[in-house]
Amino acid sequence: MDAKTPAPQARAPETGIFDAVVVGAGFAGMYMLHRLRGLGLSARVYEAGGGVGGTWYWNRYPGARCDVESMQYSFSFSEELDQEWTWSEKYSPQPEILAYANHIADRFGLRQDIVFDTRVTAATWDNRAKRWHIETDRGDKVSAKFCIMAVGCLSAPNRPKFPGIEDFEGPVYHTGEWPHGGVDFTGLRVGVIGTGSSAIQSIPIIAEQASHLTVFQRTATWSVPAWNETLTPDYVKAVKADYPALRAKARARPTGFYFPFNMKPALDAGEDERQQRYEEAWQRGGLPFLGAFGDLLFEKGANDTIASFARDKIRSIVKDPAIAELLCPDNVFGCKRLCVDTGYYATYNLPHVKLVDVSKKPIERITAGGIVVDGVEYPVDAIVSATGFAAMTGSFDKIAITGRDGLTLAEKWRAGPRAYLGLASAGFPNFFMITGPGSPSVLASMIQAIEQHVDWLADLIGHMRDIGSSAIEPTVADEDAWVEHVTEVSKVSLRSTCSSWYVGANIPGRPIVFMPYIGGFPIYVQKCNEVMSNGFEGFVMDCAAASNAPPRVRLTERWRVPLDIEVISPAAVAARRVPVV
Ligand code: N01
Repeated sequence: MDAKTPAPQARAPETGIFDAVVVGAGFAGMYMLHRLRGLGLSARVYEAGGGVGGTWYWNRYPGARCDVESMQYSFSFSEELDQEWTWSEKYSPQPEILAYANHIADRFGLRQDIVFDTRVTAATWDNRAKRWHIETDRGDKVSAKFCIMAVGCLSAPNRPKFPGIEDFEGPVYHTGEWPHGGVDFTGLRVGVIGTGSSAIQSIPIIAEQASHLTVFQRTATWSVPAWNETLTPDYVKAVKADYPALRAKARARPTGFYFPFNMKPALDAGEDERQQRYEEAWQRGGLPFLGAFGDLLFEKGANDTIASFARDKIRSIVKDPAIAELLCPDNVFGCKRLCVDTGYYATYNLPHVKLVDVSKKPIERITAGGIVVDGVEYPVDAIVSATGFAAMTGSFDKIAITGRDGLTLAEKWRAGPRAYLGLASAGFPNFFMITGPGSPSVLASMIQAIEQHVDWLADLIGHMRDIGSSAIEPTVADEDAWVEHVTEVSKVSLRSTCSSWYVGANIPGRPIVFMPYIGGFPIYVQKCNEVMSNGFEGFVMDCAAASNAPPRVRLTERWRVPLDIEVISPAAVAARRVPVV
């Protein structure tokens, strides 16, 4: 912890009885709390960090910013909020997103129900009392009818056990747990391990400070320029003049955010048209680059054309041909999460920046003052571990979650996560997940995905209260069918073909399962809406008196948008053309 990272305040452990305990005070936990309060329920939120913001609280590395345009990377549930908050850049920097998270906490008066610097360690279902008993690392012991996991998809840092790391005499920083006071690398020799999104954003800025920067690359990464810019007041005004229309268009998109998309298959276009489209899309930049044609993530031949275009771009930027070749990925374009950068490739033209290939000969060991690869020691004063996360399930693994029959969630998920709609898991009554495995989550705009889940869960919880239900959980059969569907749909996409964190392959020993739902956000929403309209089909509810009362749809209604059939019709799905970036 650096001097500016606030130390946790001493406090006495608490006991208490709540309607709900929410784990995590990122955007998901905060919005869940807001909706629980709207239902008149009592809730306690436990947050491991010292403040709200989740991902944006922890990931303070230089250059951290979102890769969904700011005007869409925000809550849509309050028009007043949309109008009063103003983003300054096309892609918001981390401090501004964290300021927005704090604004949400203050504006909706959420802090009084959030306990910070507290990690939930155990949650145990008491089937007689129909309640969860929850324990924390600060000695709290509380109980709640509902236990809601808002733990994020990328919040359990992956720290590979490099031999000798404990002997290193300098600091080792993980991008996902960056010191609050920032780090000044001026005059230092820095080693960055990894070349994913976090590395790609931070490397150009670290290079500006460091005397020498050595990047250790295991897999070359595809990256597209962000062309980030300051938002003009006129642009902001124009969006705000009809924000609901933009929100509605976004909800109808497979990604949950809106950008121009060309449905034409790349292989139906001639070479000149393809080059022109790719050039235009490159000049627009960001994730929408993948919207240049409709089949890029479905047909290998089509993907080869965009990959070839992007390789030529790398070769045109990086002056040393050998380095350029090392930076050219040989896997499917966009198979791993596409990166969005500012000046990443050009950084390798700087004389003090070196790229070391560790794809065939991995990092051998770390010494007191360096990193050794293939017998060569690269001297470094500080190490930046941009090595990613135990994605999707890593934060669940850290909590001993015990369900109805004494089975733990970790045991149940040993061969891969099993959840109905990514929202609930059989054997774990009244236990809900926000953006859990099997939901679109990381393949959609996260804040939209969070809002849809929370609204749906709030309607479910409201319905349980209306009919006096004490417990709900999905059936094993419906859960199995959903898990199978998630796997089937993933096979349609080229994304299932590489060893990414989407499938858990970035960490040795994890089961290889495609975890997010890749069928598109609107199709997923439609399924959730059907489940609700059909009286929570696929769930079993305990209820003192049988009730056939149909669920009152309070919040879910706004998610019932017509599908953008230009982009995502059943025919498009059948034709394997579900564009998801
Ligand atoms: O992590 P990553 P991240 N030896 O897993 C390498 C979101 N995000 O923190 O590819 C050597 O992508 C690993 O190599 P390989 C976004 O969704 C968003 O960068 O496994 N190298 C890889 O290069 C993103 O996808 C934003 O072969 C090792 C790197 O470390 C996700 O978070 C910004 C290694 C890890 O890359 C995660 O991104 C930042 C080892 N033993 C993050 N182990 C934006 O919104 C791992 N690596 C823009």
